[in-house]
Amino acid sequence: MAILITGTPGVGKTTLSTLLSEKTGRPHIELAELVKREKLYVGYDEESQSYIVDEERVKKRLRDMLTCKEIVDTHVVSALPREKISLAIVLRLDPQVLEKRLKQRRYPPVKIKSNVESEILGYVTVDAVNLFGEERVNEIDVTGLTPEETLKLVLSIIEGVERRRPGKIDWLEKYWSLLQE
Ligand code: DAT
Repeated sequence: MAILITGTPGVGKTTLSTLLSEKTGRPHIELAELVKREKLYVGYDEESQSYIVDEERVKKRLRDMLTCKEIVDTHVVSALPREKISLAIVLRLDPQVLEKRLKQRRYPPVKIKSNVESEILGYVTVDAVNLFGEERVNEIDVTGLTPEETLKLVLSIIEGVERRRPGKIDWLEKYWSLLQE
Protein backbone atom coordinates (compact mmCIF):
# COMPACT_ATOMS: atom_id res chain seq x y z
CA MET A 1 0.00 0.00 0.00
CA ALA A 2 0.98 3.62 -0.35
CA ILE A 3 2.87 5.75 2.15
CA LEU A 4 1.74 9.25 3.04
CA ILE A 5 4.25 12.03 3.68
CA THR A 6 2.35 14.88 5.23
CA GLY A 7 2.68 18.05 7.31
CA THR A 8 1.99 21.77 7.07
CA PRO A 9 3.05 23.40 3.76
CA GLY A 10 6.76 24.29 3.93
CA VAL A 11 7.92 21.56 6.32
CA GLY A 12 9.81 19.69 3.59
CA LYS A 13 7.39 17.06 2.26
CA THR A 14 8.28 17.37 -1.42
CA THR A 15 12.03 17.52 -0.78
CA LEU A 16 11.84 14.36 1.32
CA SER A 17 9.42 12.55 -0.99
CA THR A 18 11.71 13.17 -3.97
CA LEU A 19 14.67 11.67 -2.13
CA LEU A 20 12.57 8.79 -0.83
CA SER A 21 11.33 8.04 -4.32
CA GLU A 22 14.89 8.02 -5.71
CA LYS A 23 16.09 5.76 -2.91
CA THR A 24 13.23 3.24 -2.94
CA GLY A 25 11.92 3.40 -6.52
CA ARG A 26 8.42 4.12 -5.25
CA PRO A 27 6.54 6.57 -7.51
CA HIS A 28 6.10 10.04 -6.00
CA ILE A 29 2.66 11.62 -6.25
CA GLU A 30 2.74 15.31 -5.39
CA LEU A 31 -0.96 15.84 -4.88
CA ALA A 32 -0.94 19.61 -5.52
CA GLU A 33 0.53 18.95 -8.98
CA LEU A 34 -2.08 16.28 -9.76
CA VAL A 35 -4.86 18.61 -8.62
CA LYS A 36 -3.59 21.38 -10.90
CA ARG A 37 -2.88 19.12 -13.87
CA GLU A 38 -6.23 17.37 -13.78
CA LYS A 39 -8.20 20.37 -12.54
CA LEU A 40 -9.39 18.53 -9.45
CA TYR A 41 -10.44 21.73 -7.73
CA VAL A 42 -13.66 23.59 -7.16
CA GLY A 43 -12.16 27.05 -7.40
CA TYR A 44 -9.26 29.34 -6.56
CA ASP A 45 -9.00 31.37 -3.38
CA GLU A 46 -7.48 34.74 -4.26
CA GLU A 47 -6.68 35.69 -0.69
CA SER A 48 -4.55 32.64 0.05
CA GLN A 49 -3.60 32.23 -3.61
CA SER A 50 -4.37 28.53 -3.61
CA TYR A 51 -6.71 26.09 -5.27
CA ILE A 52 -9.66 24.77 -3.29
CA VAL A 53 -9.33 21.02 -3.66
CA ASP A 54 -12.33 18.99 -4.79
CA GLU A 55 -11.85 16.38 -2.10
CA GLU A 56 -14.39 13.88 -3.39
CA ARG A 57 -12.94 13.84 -6.91
CA VAL A 58 -9.38 13.59 -5.57
CA LYS A 59 -10.37 10.67 -3.36
CA LYS A 60 -11.95 8.89 -6.28
CA ARG A 61 -8.96 9.56 -8.52
CA LEU A 62 -6.55 8.23 -5.90
CA ARG A 63 -8.69 5.13 -5.33
CA ASP A 64 -8.17 4.26 -8.99
CA MET A 65 -4.59 5.43 -9.19
CA LEU A 66 -2.92 4.01 -6.08
CA THR A 67 -2.02 0.46 -6.92
CA CYS A 68 0.95 -0.39 -4.79
CA LYS A 69 3.77 1.44 -3.20
CA GLU A 70 3.36 5.07 -4.13
CA ILE A 71 4.51 7.96 -1.96
CA VAL A 72 1.69 10.46 -1.61
CA ASP A 73 2.84 13.96 -0.68
CA THR A 74 0.15 16.33 0.58
CA HIS A 75 -1.16 18.30 3.54
CA VAL A 76 -4.77 17.71 2.45
CA VAL A 77 -5.30 14.55 4.50
CA SER A 78 -9.08 14.74 4.22
CA ALA A 79 -8.87 14.13 0.44
CA LEU A 80 -7.21 10.70 0.85
CA PRO A 81 -8.80 7.25 0.62
CA ARG A 82 -7.91 5.78 4.02
CA GLU A 83 -7.85 2.17 2.80
CA LYS A 84 -5.02 2.89 0.36
CA ILE A 85 -2.50 4.23 2.88
CA SER A 86 -0.62 1.79 5.11
CA LEU A 87 1.63 4.31 6.85
CA ALA A 88 1.48 8.06 7.38
CA ILE A 89 4.49 10.13 8.40
CA VAL A 90 3.82 13.65 9.63
CA LEU A 91 6.75 16.04 9.41
CA ARG A 92 6.76 18.75 12.10
CA LEU A 93 8.90 21.86 11.99
CA ASP A 94 9.57 24.59 14.52
CA PRO A 95 6.94 27.24 13.66
CA GLN A 96 9.50 30.07 13.57
CA VAL A 97 11.64 28.18 11.06
CA LEU A 98 8.49 27.46 9.07
CA GLU A 99 7.50 31.14 9.09
CA LYS A 100 10.90 32.10 7.64
CA ARG A 101 10.59 29.49 4.90
CA LEU A 102 7.11 30.62 3.93
CA LYS A 103 8.27 34.25 3.81
CA GLN A 104 11.08 33.18 1.48
CA ARG A 105 8.48 31.45 -0.67
CA ARG A 106 6.64 34.79 -0.80
CA TYR A 107 3.40 33.34 0.47
CA PRO A 108 0.74 35.99 1.17
CA PRO A 109 0.77 37.08 4.87
CA VAL A 110 -2.66 35.57 5.52
CA LYS A 111 -1.45 32.20 4.26
CA ILE A 112 1.73 32.37 6.36
CA LYS A 113 -0.31 33.15 9.46
CA SER A 114 -2.78 30.31 8.93
CA ASN A 115 -0.02 27.79 8.19
CA VAL A 116 2.06 28.82 11.22
CA GLU A 117 -1.04 28.55 13.42
CA SER A 118 -1.83 25.19 11.94
CA GLU A 119 1.71 23.97 12.73
CA ILE A 120 1.58 25.30 16.30
CA LEU A 121 -1.70 23.49 16.90
CA GLY A 122 -0.70 20.30 15.10
CA TYR A 123 -3.72 20.21 12.82
CA VAL A 124 -2.24 17.84 10.26
CA THR A 125 -1.33 15.30 12.94
CA VAL A 126 -4.87 15.45 14.30
CA ASP A 127 -6.30 14.99 10.79
CA ALA A 128 -3.99 12.03 10.13
CA VAL A 129 -4.77 10.30 13.43
CA ASN A 130 -8.50 10.86 12.92
CA LEU A 131 -8.42 9.34 9.46
CA PHE A 132 -5.88 6.52 9.84
CA GLY A 133 -5.84 5.83 13.57
CA GLU A 134 -2.80 6.23 15.85
CA GLU A 135 -1.17 2.94 14.90
CA ARG A 136 -0.67 3.92 11.26
CA VAL A 137 0.72 7.39 12.06
CA ASN A 138 4.28 8.44 12.91
CA GLU A 139 5.28 12.00 13.70
CA ILE A 140 8.81 13.40 13.49
CA ASP A 141 10.42 16.73 14.34
CA VAL A 142 12.60 17.63 11.35
CA THR A 143 13.86 20.93 12.79
CA GLY A 144 17.62 21.13 12.23
CA LEU A 145 17.75 17.91 10.19
CA THR A 146 19.15 17.89 6.65
CA PRO A 147 16.97 16.27 3.97
CA GLU A 148 19.36 13.27 4.03
CA GLU A 149 19.04 12.91 7.81
CA THR A 150 15.26 13.05 7.50
CA LEU A 151 15.41 10.43 4.75
CA LYS A 152 17.42 8.08 6.96
CA LEU A 153 14.93 8.39 9.80
CA VAL A 154 11.96 7.91 7.49
CA LEU A 155 13.53 4.81 5.94
CA SER A 156 13.99 3.30 9.38
CA ILE A 157 10.31 3.99 10.16
CA ILE A 158 9.26 2.35 6.87
CA GLU A 159 11.46 -0.66 7.65
CA GLY A 160 9.87 -0.91 11.09
CA VAL A 161 13.12 -0.25 12.96
CA GLU A 162 11.89 3.06 14.38
CA ARG A 163 8.46 3.98 15.69
CA ARG A 164 7.58 7.62 16.39
CA ARG A 165 4.18 7.82 18.00
CA PRO A 166 2.07 10.86 17.24
CA GLY A 167 1.14 13.36 19.91
CA LYS A 168 4.56 13.94 21.47
CA ILE A 169 5.55 17.09 19.61
CA ASP A 170 4.15 20.19 21.21
CA TRP A 171 4.92 23.72 20.05
CA LEU A 172 2.10 25.26 22.01
CA GLU A 173 3.94 26.07 25.22
CA LYS A 174 6.77 27.86 23.41
CA TYR A 175 4.65 29.62 20.78
CA TRP A 176 1.39 30.30 22.57
CA SER A 177 2.00 34.05 22.23
CA LEU A 178 2.23 33.79 18.42
CA LEU A 179 -1.40 32.67 18.30
CA GLN A 180 -2.49 35.88 19.95
CA GLU A 181 -0.93 38.31 17.50
P1 DAT B 1 6.57 21.14 1.39
O1 DAT B 1 6.51 20.14 0.30
O2 DAT B 1 6.25 20.56 2.74
O3 DAT B 1 5.76 22.38 1.13
P2 DAT B 1 9.28 21.63 0.45
O4 DAT B 1 9.91 20.28 0.33
O5 DAT B 1 8.78 22.26 -0.80
O6 DAT B 1 8.10 21.62 1.54
O7 DAT B 1 10.34 22.56 1.18
C1 DAT B 1 10.06 23.90 1.52
C2 DAT B 1 11.34 24.69 1.50
O8 DAT B 1 12.20 24.26 2.54
C3 DAT B 1 12.14 24.57 0.21
O9 DAT B 1 12.69 25.83 -0.07
C4 DAT B 1 13.24 23.58 0.54
C5 DAT B 1 13.43 23.80 2.02
N1 DAT B 1 13.78 22.56 2.74
C6 DAT B 1 13.18 21.37 2.63
N2 DAT B 1 13.73 20.47 3.46
C7 DAT B 1 14.70 21.13 4.13
C8 DAT B 1 15.63 20.76 5.16
N3 DAT B 1 15.69 19.53 5.67
N4 DAT B 1 16.48 21.70 5.62
C9 DAT B 1 16.43 22.96 5.13
N5 DAT B 1 15.58 23.38 4.17
C10 DAT B 1 14.73 22.48 3.69
